[in-house]
Amino acid sequence: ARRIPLVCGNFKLNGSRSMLEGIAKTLNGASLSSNVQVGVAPSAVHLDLMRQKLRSEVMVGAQDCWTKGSGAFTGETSADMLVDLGLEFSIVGHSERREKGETSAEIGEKAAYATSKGLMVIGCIGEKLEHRESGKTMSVITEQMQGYLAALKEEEMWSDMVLAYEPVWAIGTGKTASPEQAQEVHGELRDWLKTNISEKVAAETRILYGGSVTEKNCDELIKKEDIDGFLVGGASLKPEFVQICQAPG
Ligand code: G2H
Repeated sequence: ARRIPLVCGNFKLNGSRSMLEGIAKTLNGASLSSNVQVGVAPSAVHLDLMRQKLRSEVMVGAQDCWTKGSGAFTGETSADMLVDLGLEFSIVGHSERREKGETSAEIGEKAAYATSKGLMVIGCIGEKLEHRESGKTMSVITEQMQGYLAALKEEEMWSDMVLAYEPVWAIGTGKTASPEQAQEVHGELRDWLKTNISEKVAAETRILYGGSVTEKNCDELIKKEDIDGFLVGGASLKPEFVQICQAPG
């Protein structure tokens, strides 16, 4: 079966109640294809508001979640709490969090715990410019994938897993990876899934592209065989996000 495209907005640390209510209004009024899944990930303090304001077809998820259930973990958000709010997913392993010292092993545990609670997980991976320029792109990405592989031990655990390839040099910089550069990594990632997990997981796992996606470059990117949608930062806060959601149509 063909993989269902997914377009997800990552609001990062942006927005106010009134701004987010405006975004919800735009998305609620937009014509979105039922053949494309759409989601948004606002800051943790806005999750409940967005779930209440958005129509149910648009998924709401967190930008990160904890490795375990609720408990004495000051400042964290648990997958249990996300489920309790009626949310659908969580992002984990964004480069802006890896930069603060999160390890691939810890990120893998977050993914495993959240999927065990029934959430879809968007697990991010991506190389820095220095890695790309020294030919280390795939070795960095496979090291990051080892974290997911170690934690998601059974093949079935991958059924709620989505990957997002976000080259760090393309994030928020206006420098998008070319469709060819993105496809090359997506294709190699799919081969890696086949070798290290199974043919089924390789065929079924959606791999999103993220990094300066806009309404201008999304149409070319989505044409590529192994690009199954987008993780959109800056542009997800603008009305043009709707056009990006319609790109896979
Ligand atoms: C990459 C992306 C969304 P932007 O971080 O996760 O952000 O589209 O602003 O580059």
